Amino acid sequence: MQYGCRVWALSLWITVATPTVFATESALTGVDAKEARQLATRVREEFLQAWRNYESLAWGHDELQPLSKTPRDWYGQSLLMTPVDALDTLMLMGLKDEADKTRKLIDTQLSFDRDVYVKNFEITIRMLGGLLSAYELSGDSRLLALAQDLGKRLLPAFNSPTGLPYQYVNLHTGKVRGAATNPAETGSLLLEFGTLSKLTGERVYFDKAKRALVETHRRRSDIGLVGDGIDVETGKWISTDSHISGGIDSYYEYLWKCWKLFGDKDCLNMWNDSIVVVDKYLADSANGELWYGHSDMNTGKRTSTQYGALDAFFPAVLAFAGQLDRARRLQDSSFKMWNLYGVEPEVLDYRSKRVKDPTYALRPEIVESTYYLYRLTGQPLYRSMGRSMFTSFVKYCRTGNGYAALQSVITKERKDEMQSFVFAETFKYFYLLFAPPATLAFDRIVFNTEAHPLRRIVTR
Ligand code: DMJ
Repeated sequence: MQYGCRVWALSLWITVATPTVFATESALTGVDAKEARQLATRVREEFLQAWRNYESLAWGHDELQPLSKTPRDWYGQSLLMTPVDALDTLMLMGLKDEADKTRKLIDTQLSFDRDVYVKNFEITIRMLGGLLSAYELSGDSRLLALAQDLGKRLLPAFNSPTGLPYQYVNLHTGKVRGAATNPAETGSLLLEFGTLSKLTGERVYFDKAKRALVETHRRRSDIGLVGDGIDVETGKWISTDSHISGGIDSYYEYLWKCWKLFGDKDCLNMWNDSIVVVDKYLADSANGELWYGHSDMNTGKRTSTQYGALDAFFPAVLAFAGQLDRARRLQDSSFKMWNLYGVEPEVLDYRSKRVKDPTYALRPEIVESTYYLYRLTGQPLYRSMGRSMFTSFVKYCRTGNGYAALQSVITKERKDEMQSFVFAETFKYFYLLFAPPATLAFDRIVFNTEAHPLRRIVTR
């Protein structure tokens, strides 16, 4: 594949014909083509409102806190997290001036030579993923150079006795910390590290991240499940709680997506092993609804009936992997969860319908699944669902200075937080749901878990 310099207008991406299985504008009834275009414009305007506030109140910092109107830097000094995470969304929305300004900031100000311990997983999905995707969209070689520098500085994280990465690595010294981690953090690195190998020709990144994924899978229980806590030095599980929620979620996502992105058969085999047992032990039905709860990884015994905002990514993965019926049913349940209070809670007991954690962190997962289902089924229902969610998203989370998380979806009390994934994911998936399908050649890319599209090597 040729990765020569291209203008940032995504020429190669948007000329690819959309396969007939995907939605066409004329197939819509619930939201017609005209309304979809209007909705895409509204999403773009709302994105810009949040972006302008970030620009005026926190430019150059990791995040804007929208209620106090103050910047926040994760590690006491900025790694430009919001600019890096948002850049490909700016490009996809056609916001050329804003994208150019942001790219210039990154090109001239970003340095990873910092004496700070960063979280390998978060920096990989947000920063490495963001830089690689923006490089593929723009052809700006400085972005690839930054990604390569970052990749090198993250590599020491994998120097454990098991090959499972430590949670934290110091970007300057290469020292590591945090032996206690989880499958999401050990197993959701290969899309980014593998793409870095593909673009630089240096195998080491792919090999280290693949080994971490394989070592995670290898430690599954006799019945085939993984827990949500593991020690990278001993390789022993420190928590046997098994689910598809935070701490495990993107591990499953990457098994399937690494097959799709790289055509890696080991990943396909690991996915095939896993999805059968996930469906067997974690799927649950309550009042005729499909949910995925928690079970013990060794016995498969149900331990809790909770599901939440993070779990709502799973319909997207099920649909992408061809399980459309399950995907549809689970999405219906997620949408019920959303509608209980007009915005989804972080955690819900799906049997009693009692909220166990009432916060809403402006998470994207339910929107992501709505977008996948729309693209893969073509059913207008999903654009209607998206319209309804976007309306309440604006109603409850918009402030005069950007979007604010909710302390409680019940009282709608706000929280002083707007994480970078709001720009990378939440607005991007809303936009792509309503924008013409040709905005992004869905069949030619794979999104990392932070919604950064990476170009596929193989398409099948
Ligand atoms: C994002 O950083 C990623 O989507 C991750 O996989 C899960 N958490 C947030 C969004 O909710």
